[in-house]
Parts: sequence; C-alpha cells; structure tokens
Amino acid sequence: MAPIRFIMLGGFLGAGKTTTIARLARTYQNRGLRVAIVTNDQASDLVDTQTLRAQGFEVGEVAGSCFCCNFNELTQRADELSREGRPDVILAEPVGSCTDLVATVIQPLVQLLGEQFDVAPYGVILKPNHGKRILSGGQHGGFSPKAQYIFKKQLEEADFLIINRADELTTEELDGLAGLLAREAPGVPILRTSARTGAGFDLLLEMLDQRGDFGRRTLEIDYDIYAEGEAELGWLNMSLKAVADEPFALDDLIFGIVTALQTSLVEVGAETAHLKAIGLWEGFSAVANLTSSQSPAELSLASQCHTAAADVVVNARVAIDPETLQNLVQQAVEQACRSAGATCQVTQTQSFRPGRPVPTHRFSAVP
Ligand SMILES: Nc1nc2c(ncn2[C@@H]2O[C@H](COP(=O)(O)OP(=O)(O)OP(=O)(O)O)[C@@H](O)[C@H]2O)c(=O)[nH]1
Ligand SMILES: [Mg+2]
Repeated sequence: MAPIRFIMLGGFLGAGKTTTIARLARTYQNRGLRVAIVTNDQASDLVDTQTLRAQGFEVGEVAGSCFCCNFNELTQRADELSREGRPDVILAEPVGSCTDLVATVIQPLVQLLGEQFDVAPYGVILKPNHGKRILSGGQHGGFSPKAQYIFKKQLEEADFLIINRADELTTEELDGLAGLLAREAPGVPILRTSARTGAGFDLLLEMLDQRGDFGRRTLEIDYDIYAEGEAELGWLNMSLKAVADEPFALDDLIFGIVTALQTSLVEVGAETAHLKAIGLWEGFSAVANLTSSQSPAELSLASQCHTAAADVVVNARVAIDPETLQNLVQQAVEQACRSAGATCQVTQTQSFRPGRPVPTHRFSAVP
C-alpha cells in the first residue's frame, strides 16, 4: 500500500496555519484525493477542530500536549483516520508555540514509520507584522527575548518559509520582509501567499509536492529558553452554552466576546498572540479572531444565523498570568452574552501556562 503523504505546516500562533490547511485540504479534495486533518493543542476544546469540522473536513485531534510530546497519539490519530477510510494526504497543524518539530516529529516519522508515511517538505508560515517586528530588531518588537527565540527557531528548521496575508501588503512591503527573512534563513525558499484569497497557492502546492532532501534541518536548541518562552503565555480553553428567550445574532455574540476581551487585555497591557472564538448551532458556525493587540478583531467566518441557543468555544493565548486571563475571559463572555440577551453556562475551563516540552523522541542526527 502506498504511504500516506504527511504534510505538517508550522508557524507561530495566529500565523494562518488553520486557514492555509483548510484551503489546501479543499484543493486536494478537488484533485480527487482523500484528505484528513490532525489538529493539536495543550488542552481539549479546540476552536480549530470545530472550525475545520464545520467546513466538512475529517479531523482528528491530539489534545493535552503537543505532537512532539505526544508522538504516539499523533500516529494513533492517523491510524484511526485511516481505519475510517484511508486518506491519501494527512495535513497536520502543530501548536503555534512549538518548535524543534523536525527532530521530534518529522525525523521520527521518517526513521520509524517511513513505510507508512511519506513526509512532505516542512513549511513554516508567518504573519507579516509579527515577522517584521521581530526581524527588524529594535526593542524586541514588543515580544520577550524568549518568545523571539522560539519564533527564530521555527524559521531555522523550515525547508521553506511562507509569508502569509500577502493580500494585506504591497509588493514593496513583501520584498522588505522577504529580505529580512533571507538574512535570517539564507538559501531557504520564501513563498508569498494569502490563505484568504488563495494567492500564491499554486507555488505552495508545487513545493509541497516535491520529494528529496527535506525535513533534515534539526536544531541545536536550548530547551530551558524554549520552555520559559512558552510558559510566558497564559493558555485558556473554555466551552460554554449561551441560552436566551429570544433569538440573538450568533455572529454578534462571537465577535462581541473577542472584542470585549480585546478591550480588557489592552487595558491591562497584555500582548495577545491569538484569541479565537467559535459559536455553533445546528450546522451554523461563526468564528472571530484577534491575532495581535495592534490589529482589529475580525469575524473570519460569518454564520448569519439567529438562534436562541449556541455552543461556544473560546481559545486564548496571551502573555498574561492564566488566572487573570480566566477572569477576563469570564467577564468578556458574560458581557457579550448579556448584550445578546442570553445567559451563559460555562461547561469547562482549562487555563494554565504550558509545561516544559518533553519530546517522546528526539532524533537530532539525520542519517
Ligand atoms: N487577511 C488575511 N487574514 C488571514 C489570512 N490567513 C489567515 N488569516 C486570518 O488570521 C487569523 C488567524 O488564522 P488561523 O488560520 O486561525 O491561524 P493559526 O496559525 O492557525 O493560529 P493558531 O492555531 O492559534 O496558532 C484568522 O482571523 C484568519 O481569518 C490571510 O491570508 N489574509
Ligand atoms: Mg490554528
């Protein structure tokens, strides 16, 4: 049996991994291929999983720790997805604060399970304003030195880099960022895409189709700095039910949660890496995102649905202590529910700082 093409796309929180993966999945399906997706998070209740399932994709989830620390669950999810109908392609999205994925995921797949998986070149996606702020130097661009360390390590291990959100930039701005990247990662191909419009995807698909000497850039990395960088983030996943006597606009509720939270996080001066919320009701779904403290919140998927009840999931990754984050999320959710004339019943909340990564395997030597 031919091995399954395994495509993992990395990149920092909010870079556009899920949006890119959804577009790639649709393209592969249109080519007649069977596609499955594996998402990943430090906790359960993932907005990404729900967002991708709402688009009709088959999605397995590795929740509770990252792919590198839970390698066996990654391959188990792949096996389960295969049992339901063997996919030709698996698209995998690692946690956005993870790095060292070549040594801990790609090389173990190649060296231990090479007959089962045919691993594609490893691409790392970046959000232009994030990349520019870090790579142009200055006062750490608003990010801590340890968070920058993780970002730069992510670039260092990539077979190719993807500047996403090209729809928002001029050619000069794209050239400027590509120049900074070329200095940081000499000789590494740099693509320019828009996961929103599909611009640049022909080249991305071509790159992902390549076979050869890829997935070999294993890192020299200081796990103390890496762990401390991840632990600077407060991580929160919350699920709840909003219920009202009269129907409310689901889009307004979801957008309202993210904007209320944005306001309170700006007030306390906390840097947002990614806030996302999804609202679901009977086949309808609304998603809102905020990808930095500087940018506006957006409704990335509109449901145009009015409903008197909805299931809501909120994921927040913010440089703030998790207890404060939990209080602010709770207040934002209550405020948005009140505005919708709804009451909220929180069913689950997990908030914490990510623990030290302890990879299942670490193959730093490439045969
Ligand atoms: N304008 C524009 N927005 C984009 C593009 N790609 C993604 N976005 C938006 O950026 C936000 C984050 O995108 P995601 O795909 O969720 O990012 P991610 O890397 O999966 O984020 P995490 O899973 O939290 O690490 C969403 O609001 C998207 O709609 C793009 O090419 N252009
Ligand atoms: Mg994602």
